[in-house]
Amino acid sequence: AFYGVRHQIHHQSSSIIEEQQDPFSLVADELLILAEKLRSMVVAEVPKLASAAEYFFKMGVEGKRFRPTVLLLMATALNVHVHDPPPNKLGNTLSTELRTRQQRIAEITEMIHVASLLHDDVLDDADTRRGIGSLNFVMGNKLAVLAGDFLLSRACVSLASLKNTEVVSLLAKVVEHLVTGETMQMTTTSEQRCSMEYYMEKTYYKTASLISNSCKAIALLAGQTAEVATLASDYGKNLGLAFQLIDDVLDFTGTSASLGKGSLSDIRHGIITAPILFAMEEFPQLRAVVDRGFGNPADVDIALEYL
Ligand code: GRG
Repeated sequence: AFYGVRHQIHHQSSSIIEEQQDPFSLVADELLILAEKLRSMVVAEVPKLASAAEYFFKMGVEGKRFRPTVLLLMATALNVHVHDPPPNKLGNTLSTELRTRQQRIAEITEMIHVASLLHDDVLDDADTRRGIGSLNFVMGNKLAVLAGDFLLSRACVSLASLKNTEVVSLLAKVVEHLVTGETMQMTTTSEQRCSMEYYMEKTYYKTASLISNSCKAIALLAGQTAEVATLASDYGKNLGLAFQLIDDVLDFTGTSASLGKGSLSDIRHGIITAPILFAMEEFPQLRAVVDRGFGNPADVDIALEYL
């Protein structure tokens, strides 16, 4: 993200980073602070809700934190123009205040993401997530749905406190996109299931929109021009699409240990992802198997032979 945005906005190279430096190490300390902040933001009064809401914010089951990492790197890339006048009465400089607001975008994004995972696992009746029992498996569907709603509410309150209506509507719209993508995935016709165009549209809604719009929010908070905000958004969109494509490949090539959940879950649910779509281009005879819907496990084995 860091190199990509810097490249896209043609910003003059500065000495902030060395080309060879691992960009993730730049935000490692900030991710630890973010983890603490998230834990404090998801505290609930009712004990059952509290244990459900904090479930995926505990140490060791925090996931990759891909989205916050990208967003913090994006902030570093886009804040280079901010030059600090002397600190205000509280000792805060303009750049630390800006960074705090951008960290909040990273927190909100992660909370929306986790809320969507909780609901997704209910919809898919999944039993494993991040290497442990999914919340619905451990505490039941009802609490998993309520915990997701609770996280969304906390994310909304935090978002509103930024007092930036453009940013609020960007991220509020993302929730609609997540729901749209999931619905598109659940309600396909046979033609749509086999269409790469449909797959890319669904993938934008389901995965890329959150990354795209949160990247745009980072740019807007940095006071960047509409043109740069669009570049940040495009960058996030392409990164999100690439991320989902790789995620779909890993569902075929990964193991339970590397994925933190069972492999082949998409195809077993009859969800047709990019690897199958590409294989179908080469082997049109696969279409007949796909149309049977993978209700029969033997069809999964047949499909795997074409990949
Ligand atoms: C309640 C916000 C909300 C949405 C409801 C269920 C639903 C609508 C949307 C599901 C969207 C979804 C789960 C998309 C998949 C995105 C994806 C690639 C998830 C995996 O992300 P990783 O690998 O997970 O970053 P970790 O565990 O590392 O955080």
